[in-house]
Amino acid sequence: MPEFPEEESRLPPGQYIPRGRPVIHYGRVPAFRPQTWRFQVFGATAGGQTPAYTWEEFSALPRTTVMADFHCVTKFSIMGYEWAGIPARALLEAVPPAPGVRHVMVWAEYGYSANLRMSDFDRETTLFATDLDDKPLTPERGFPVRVVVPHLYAWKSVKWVRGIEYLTEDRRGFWEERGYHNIADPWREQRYSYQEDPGEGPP
Ligand SMILES: Nc1nc2c(c(=O)[nH]1)N[C@H]1C(S)=C(S)[C@@H](COP(=O)(O)O)O[C@H]1N2
Ligand SMILES: [Mo]
Repeated sequence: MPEFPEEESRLPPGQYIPRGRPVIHYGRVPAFRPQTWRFQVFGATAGGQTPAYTWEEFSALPRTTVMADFHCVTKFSIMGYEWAGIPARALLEAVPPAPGVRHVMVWAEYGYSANLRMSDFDRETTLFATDLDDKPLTPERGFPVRVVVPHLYAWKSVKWVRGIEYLTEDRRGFWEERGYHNIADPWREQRYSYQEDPGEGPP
C-alpha cells in the first residue's frame, strides 16, 4: 500500500512510487567552476544577439518556486519535489526568441541535450532550478542549475545545464536520438520513438 493513498491518483500510467529519491544520469558528475561557467543563449534570438551569462548574472534573474511530481521513463515517480529557481519565462523575456522559433534545445555539460517544444518550455512550471527542498542542489542533482519540466518524462529535466538554443526547426536531443519519444508526455505514456508513428508498435 502506498504511504499516501491520494498520491496514487497523481501517478501517470505504468509508474510506481519507489523507496527514497533515486538519483540517475548518464556519465559523470561535472565540476562547477564559477569563474569560467557561462550560460549561453543562442540560435534564433529576436535581436540576433547571443548573450553568455556569468554565474553572477544568471543567478540574479527573477526567481520562483514550483511544487511538482517527477516521472522517470524507467517507471519511478517522485512525488512532491519543491524546486526553486529561475522560470523559463524569465529567460524568454530577457532574450526573446525570433518569431519563427517553435522549439528549444537545452544543452548541458558533456554535450547532453534535450529538445522541447516551445509550448512545453514556455510554461509557468518550467524552471531552471538552483534549489531543491530549500537547499542548493547537490552536485549529483545538477548543481549549480538544472532544468525541471515536471509535465514531461524526467530525461527532459536536464542537469548541469549550460545553455539553450532557439530552433526554428525541431532537432532531437541526446535520448530522443537514442530511441526515446520526441515529446515525452507521461500521461500519454510517450516513452519510445516508435510510438510517434501512428500504427507502429512492438509485435
Ligand atoms: N545532464 C544530464 N541531465 C539529466 C540526465 C543526464 O544523464 N545528464 N538524466 C536525466 C534522467 S533520465 C533523469 S530520470 C533525471 C534524474 O534526475 P534526478 O537524478 O534528480 O533524479 O535527470 C535527467 N537529466
Ligand atoms: Mo530517467
